Amino acid sequence: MQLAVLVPTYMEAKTLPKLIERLEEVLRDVDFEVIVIDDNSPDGTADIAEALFGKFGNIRVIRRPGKLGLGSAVVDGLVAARAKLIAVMDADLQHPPEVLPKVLEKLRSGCDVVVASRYVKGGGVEGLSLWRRILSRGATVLAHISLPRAGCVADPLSGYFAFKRDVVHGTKLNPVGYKVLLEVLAKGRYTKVCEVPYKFQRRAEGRSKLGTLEVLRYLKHLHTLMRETREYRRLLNFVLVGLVGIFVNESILWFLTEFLSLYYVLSAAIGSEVSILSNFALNEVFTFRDLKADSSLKSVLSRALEYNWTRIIGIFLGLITLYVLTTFLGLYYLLANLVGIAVGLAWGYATSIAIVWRS
Ligand SMILES: Nc1nc2c(ncn2[C@@H]2O[C@H](COP(=O)(O)OP(=O)(O)OP(=O)(O)O)[C@@H](O)[C@H]2O)c(=O)[nH]1
Ligand SMILES: [Mg+2]
Repeated sequence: MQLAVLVPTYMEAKTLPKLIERLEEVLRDVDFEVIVIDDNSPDGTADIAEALFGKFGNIRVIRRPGKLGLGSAVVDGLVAARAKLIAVMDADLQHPPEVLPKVLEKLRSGCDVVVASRYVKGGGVEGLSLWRRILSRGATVLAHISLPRAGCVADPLSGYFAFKRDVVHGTKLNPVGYKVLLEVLAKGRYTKVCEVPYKFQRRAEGRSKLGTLEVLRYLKHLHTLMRETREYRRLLNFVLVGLVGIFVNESILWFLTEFLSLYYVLSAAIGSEVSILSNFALNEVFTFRDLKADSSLKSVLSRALEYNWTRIIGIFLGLITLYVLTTFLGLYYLLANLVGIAVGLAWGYATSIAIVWRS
């Protein structure tokens, strides 16, 4: 057995037979099995899957007693799978099976994880409202920033992906999270991740379940993953480096003004620049050490330059926040400044990951 296709189902009686037929067609030359993990769907999805086994012979059904969630369904499927290559896809035909051969080809040519991606050239999303598109993009950006390892792909929230079994060998995938790919990217062992484009299809049957609860669940999942992969520690490092920067900044301002009698605004400008550079050096060595791909002088200099301009924009964003909150919303200026500093900090952290130390 080369490949196991894990298909979690809940109420997919109408689409599952079509999915299986198309899978059998496109994977004609592949030694594969489909593992359907069904949560006791009242519409009899599991029975239909078993009937399909009678027809094709390479379908297994795992029946679970009740709706236990998509994440744990995939994990249960993974435990049951015997193949070296694992693919995960939805049963509602939003993930076209015709993409799988390309995914498989990538796995065979050296990629450890292959993501069927909506957000690379040739990919896309069909029939989603503007609001859901915005939500999906926002969630993706948030994933990139909170879990820098997920930044190696454009679509880390895709539910359609495949990987070599060894990637997750010995790692504990948290079944609470329903974005299983995030778990794999954040915790797995891999060197090469690839993407193939696909067009997310309009939901043909049934209703979408996205709501406030799903959004909150997603945030909780990110939080858990950040804790498990020590990303909060990185954030703390970044803040500590920022504090050191304030100290450097003040010291230089004081020294240049008092001892070299420089005009204080000039001293402050020099102090700011030196503190930006010293912050860069500290972040390079401590905070983002694991992310930098290249430590040649040229790329260190280019990172320093990027850090510089993103910091300067950050300072402006802080000042604009201060001005707007004070002048237009009547907030006390010292309080408004704290909000401004927080905005600058968030910007600094986000751009450090998304631009400067982008993996
Ligand atoms: N076993 C199991 N499968 C589930 C569960 N929830 C969803 N699924 C399946 O997981 C896949 C993805 O679920 P969907 O509800 O389509 O999620 P989505 O594509 O993000 O959102 P919409 O299609 O817009 O609702 C489908 O094959 C579902 O049948 C669950 O609790 N248990
Ligand atoms: Mg769906």
